[in-house]
Amino acid sequence: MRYLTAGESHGKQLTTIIEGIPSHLPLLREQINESLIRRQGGYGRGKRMQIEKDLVEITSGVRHGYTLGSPITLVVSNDDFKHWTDIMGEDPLPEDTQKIRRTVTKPRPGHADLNGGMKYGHRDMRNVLERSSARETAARVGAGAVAKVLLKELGIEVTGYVREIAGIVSDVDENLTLQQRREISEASPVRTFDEKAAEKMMHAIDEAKKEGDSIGGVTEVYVEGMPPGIGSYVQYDRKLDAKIAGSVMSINAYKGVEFGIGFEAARRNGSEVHDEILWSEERGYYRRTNRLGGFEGGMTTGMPIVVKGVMKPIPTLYKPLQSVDIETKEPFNASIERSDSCAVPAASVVMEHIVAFELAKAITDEFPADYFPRLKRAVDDYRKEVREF
Ligand code: EPS
Repeated sequence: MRYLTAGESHGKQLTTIIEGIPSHLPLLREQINESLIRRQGGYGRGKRMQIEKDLVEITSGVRHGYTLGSPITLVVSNDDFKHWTDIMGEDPLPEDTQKIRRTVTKPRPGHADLNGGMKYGHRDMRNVLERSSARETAARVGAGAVAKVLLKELGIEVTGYVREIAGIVSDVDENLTLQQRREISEASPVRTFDEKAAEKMMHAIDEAKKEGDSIGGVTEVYVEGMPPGIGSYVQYDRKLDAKIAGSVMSINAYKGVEFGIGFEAARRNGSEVHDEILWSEERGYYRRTNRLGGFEGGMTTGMPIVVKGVMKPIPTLYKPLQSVDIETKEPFNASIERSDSCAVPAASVVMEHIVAFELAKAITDEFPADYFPRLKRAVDDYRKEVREF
């Protein structure tokens, strides 16, 4: 499985082409829309999300509610494009239209503007920001939504929520099931568990907005139902935790990834880190604890996967930071027209879908995956085999 996305933030549309989804998987447009709508929400979003209503059109690869095994194309229109038809149109503009172009010569610290401009020779850095914008995550959520449908049919569930915003930590009872995590976070405006922490987070978002600043946080994805032994220890590039980490790091504004207790493992003795192995007739092999977050040796253990990602504050700020105009080389204080003050709740939905795609990809790499019923039989047989190991 693989996918590509295309589209500029204020261009006509976002497009996702997904390759490698087995045939005969039941798939409905509404299942993808549900994910897209979840991504648009969360306390701290700016004005752009009031303009957009992300709904998908499936233009290939699905017929009469089932996948064909051929590439699936998803299209999400940018409703804001109607305000940007000249600025973002594909046709050449007359010479004296500098105003219409809304040329960007002032790079924002923390964004891709300056490095991307230097790399691609874009002296109008709009050509960079249009593509580096986190608008693109809508296209990635589309791919992840299809992956989630495949996983669900195989008894694997994935959910994402917020653990921390601006240093305010929301504790989670480790015994909560995936379903409980999903229901509680879905009902929270900041997609988290602890109501007191949620109040404080919303206050911090209000304060950041007032001050023209932005704030970041930590998102967590929790997975139940992955069979053990997915991924591999035999070669570096087959380790599934490494693939997930790389993928999470590719989400806009992400700066770090942890599995289970993560960096805390550096501070504990081995006896306080590793998860003891138990066996029962009812469960087969399982672990007393899950400090390693569902991975050993680059492979799943069969315990829930618990992975955290760190999102830095969004670099588009109302509060000016110093930068340099690339035309005049004069210093200036960067300021902008609109931004999200906090996109951490939305990012937790993005991360859920990014992780789901990697898991579905790992499953389809591991088992025969052209025809969904055959894939399902293979996964069921494997589950039985490892249980009796
Ligand atoms: C973004 C800037 C804002 C966000 C956008 C990401 O958009 P605009 O430049 O149109 O005000 O709303 O996020 C989305 C559009 C989205 O769908 O998540 C940026 O610069 O990265």
